[in-house]
Parts: sequence; structure tokens; C-alpha cells
Amino acid sequence: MEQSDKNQTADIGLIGLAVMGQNLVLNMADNGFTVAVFNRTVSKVDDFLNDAAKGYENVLGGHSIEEFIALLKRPRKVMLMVKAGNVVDQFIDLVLPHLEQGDLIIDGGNSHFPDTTRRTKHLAEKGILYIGTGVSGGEEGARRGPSIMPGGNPKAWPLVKDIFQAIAAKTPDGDACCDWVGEEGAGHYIKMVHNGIEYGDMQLICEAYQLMKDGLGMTPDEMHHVFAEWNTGELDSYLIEITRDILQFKDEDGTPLVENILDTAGQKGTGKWTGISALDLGVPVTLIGEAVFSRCLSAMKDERVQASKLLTGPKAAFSGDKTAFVEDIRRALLASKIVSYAQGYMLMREAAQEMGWHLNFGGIALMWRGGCIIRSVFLGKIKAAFDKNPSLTNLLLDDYFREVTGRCQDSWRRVVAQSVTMGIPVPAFATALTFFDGYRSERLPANLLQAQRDYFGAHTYERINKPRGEFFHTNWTGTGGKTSASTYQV
Ligand code: NBP
Repeated sequence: MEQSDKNQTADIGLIGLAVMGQNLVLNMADNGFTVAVFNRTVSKVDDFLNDAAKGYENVLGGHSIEEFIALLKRPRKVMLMVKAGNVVDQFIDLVLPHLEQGDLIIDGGNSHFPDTTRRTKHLAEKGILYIGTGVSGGEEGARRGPSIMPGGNPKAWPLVKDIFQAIAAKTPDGDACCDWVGEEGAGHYIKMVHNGIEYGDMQLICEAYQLMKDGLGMTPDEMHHVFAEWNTGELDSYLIEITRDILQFKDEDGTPLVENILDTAGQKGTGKWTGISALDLGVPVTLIGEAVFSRCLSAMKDERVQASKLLTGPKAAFSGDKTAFVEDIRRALLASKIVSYAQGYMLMREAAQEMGWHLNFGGIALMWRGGCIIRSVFLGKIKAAFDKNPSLTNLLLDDYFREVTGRCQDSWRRVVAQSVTMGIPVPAFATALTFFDGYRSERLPANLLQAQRDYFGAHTYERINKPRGEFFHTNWTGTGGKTSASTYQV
């Protein structure tokens, strides 16, 4: 059904009226944009118009794809907020016949980055622009200001920049937590790393909680006050803030609700994707890896209950200065967090190189500064580090972060040592410290490892007194041959 141009008033169209889609539409409408909406279950269009969007004259309903597309100004911008996976491809196929060259499709769901790269290329061949964007902050973020991480076809960015930056969260300085991330699947890649870092931050907080609870015997109310204090300083962040509130929350019977919750963690997969990408690219993102595996271990509840009856260990008992140890835990958490973000940035740097993306590292810190789950004061420091030196090799080498890890180091070591002595698991604290010690080591024991590989597999080694790239094989037993295996890199 052809409609006359006078109906084409919508600045953008959004398909997918579930929690994220509805809230994004209202956010856009509040910012003065006219938005057309559509949904697979068409009845939800009128439900939305008559309920949450009631009174909004700049929200228009389409009851078929044709009617929806006809409401859009040219070049048309169609945003999908639907379940990730095949559903996105199905909707692309559905809208494509109604679009023309220069129109834009945006996927705002949690898609896996290779899918976004594939879709960007496929649509570019048809003259259609494509953006895959991470949107973080959940329902509240979508409504009041999410962190938005768009990547895809760079020609598409000017078409939605004003809309996205208007609806995005703002930093305390007033900057929008949305900027162009990079080509192809870069936006969804950055959202994936964001979620991985979120796993790491949450695990670190959980370890601090367990140390205070089981090691120091503190009550949830006491810990509430500690987190409240932490939230006023270097650790000021959304996750510390909600932990503060969770610890104070009482169940119907007046007991702390947190203690009545079963200790088995769920996960949706983005942390796992980050780990897989790190393994694929050969980047030691150890803290996120530990955070994912810690969730897996927590999920083995029945087996752990059995094992707890059979495997013994030290009974946790702390006999030192508790107040001083709480401060040690704060410093261990801060230093470990620095390692986690340093690892996340190492991963993004490698991904950018591998995929040929031009990532804006300071801009990424800015996008995460507000609106999203990992928002924190700390991200302002990362932004400052990249502003000072855009080609910074590693966050750990920045002056500010060097000062913090230096200042926190003794506490960090005491916490890990004490936890091991008390038999309290601290996989994220420990892996962060171990990584830190490995990263700052001029010489690691990989010389022995190379000898072992050459011994059993003739895999060859390089020598400290010869140029890099020259490979040697030794006949270690006197019985092997002189033939070496072809060298390979993983
Ligand atoms: P959902 O992920 O639950 O998706 C709901 C939408 O997908 C509805 O419009 C639904 O249509 C449509 N849909 C489904 Br489900 N199956 C479909 C199918 N087979 N064919 C066509 N349409 C189908 O909604 P959400 O929680 O608002 O999330 C939207 C996207 O944003 C997801 O990718 C999600 O991962 C991402 N995200 C969510 C959050 C969050 O906090 N929820 C945060 C950040 C990102 P229907 O109404 O007809 O069933």
C-alpha cells in the first residue's frame, strides 16, 4: 500500500516492543523524535499505544510492515530490538524488500559480533547501511539513558548520531555515553567485552563479600556500611552501590534476603563469548575467565555439597586487625579491577588489529562511564589515560594506574595470602595478582617449557644469545634424530 509523503513523519522506526524496545521508544519520544513502532505480535502495538505510550503524539503505530515503513522519513532508519539470533535475520529479510539504497537497519539486541560483521557486509552489497549496537543499562537505562555502543557501516553513523547521543546517558561532565565504536561487528564486540568485564567486577565484589563474611565474621549490615563507605571513593560505581543496598535488604521474616538466596549463578553467555574470543586471539584475559568458571563451579551445587562432606581444609579464622584487613580487601579489589580492565583493553586492541577495526579506546571508556552496568568513577581515569596517550600499550603502564597498583600491592598480597591460608577461594583476586606478577616479569619459565616441547616433539626453540626468529633443535636423549617439527603458532 503506497502512502503519500505527508505520512512519512517518523525520524526512526523501532521493531520489537518488549521491555527494551518500549523504553527506548519512550526515551526517543521524550527527546522530541517521532518514532514509528511495530511488533511481531501486532496486538502489542495498540497495547503499547494505549498504555505506556498513551498521550505521546510522536509515537506512531504500524500494523503491518508496509504501514510501518510508510511512516518513516527518508533515508529510513529501522531499529530492531528483538531476540538475538535468527530472529534478527528474519526481520532483516522482512523489511529489506521495502527499503531502498541508503536506508539503514540497526540491530540493538545482544547479537554475537560475527553475525553483525556478516550482516553489515551482506547489506552493504545491497546498498543498505547497517549498524549493530550494544545497548546497556537494562530497562531503566533504556528509559532514562543507556550506554550505546554502535558499530557497523561508518556511513550510517551520521544518520543516527543525533538520536543516539540525545537518548544516551551523560557523564557528570555532560558528554553522551555513545560514540562511534568502529567497523562491522565492533559495536557488539565492545558490548561483549563490557559484559565480560561486568562478570569480572561482580566476581571481585563477591570475593570481597565472602572474605568479610567467612573470614572476618561480618554481618550483612556491617558489610552494608563497608560498601557504603567504598562507594564514596575510588571504587564509586553502580555495582558497589547496588551491593550496598542488597546487603541491607531484608526478607519478609526480617533476615537479610541475600543470605536466603541459593548460591548457584546463572549466565547468558556473553562472558563465555569474551573468554572464547580471548582464547581465539591468544590474549590472557584471565580474570574474566575465572569469573565465568566461578559461575560454573557455583552451579555445581549438589556436587559441592557432597564434596564439602568429604574434602577437608583449614577452618577460616582471622586473628589480626579486622579494620585494617577490610582496607586491605578494598585495595585488593581496586588493584584486581585495574588488571581486569587492562586485560579487557588488551583483548580489544588485539581484536581491532585482527579484524582491521579502528577502535577509539578513550571513547569506549567514555561510553562505559555512564548508563551501563559497569559505570564507575574509575572509567573516567581510563578515559584520561587514553586522552593523555592514545597509543598506550597497556593500562598498567599509565602513571595513574601504576601509582594505584604500587600503593595497593602490599594489601593485595596480604589478602591473597590470607585467603589461601584460611581456605577461602579468591580466584579473581589471585589470578589478577598472578597476572600482574607475570606481566612485570622480564623472564618467565617458558624457557623450560620450550625445552620440554623440543624434547618430546622436536618443536624447536629460540636462544637468548641469537636473533629472534632463528630456531634450534637439540637431540636431548642422544637417540632422537636431527629433524625438527614444523614450527607453529597457536
Ligand atoms: P526479548 O529479547 O524478550 O525479545 C522480545 C522481542 O522479540 C519481541 O518483540 C518478540 O515478539 C520478538 N520475538 C521473539 Br522473543 N521471538 C521472535 C520470533 N521468533 N520472531 C519474531 N519476533 C520474535 O526482549 P528484550 O528483553 O526487550 O530484549 C531485546 C534485545 O535487547 C535482546 O537482544 C536482548 O538480548 C537485548 N538486551 C536486553 C536487555 C534487558 O535488560 N532485557 C539489556 C540489553 C540488551 P513478540 O512480542 O511477538 O513475542
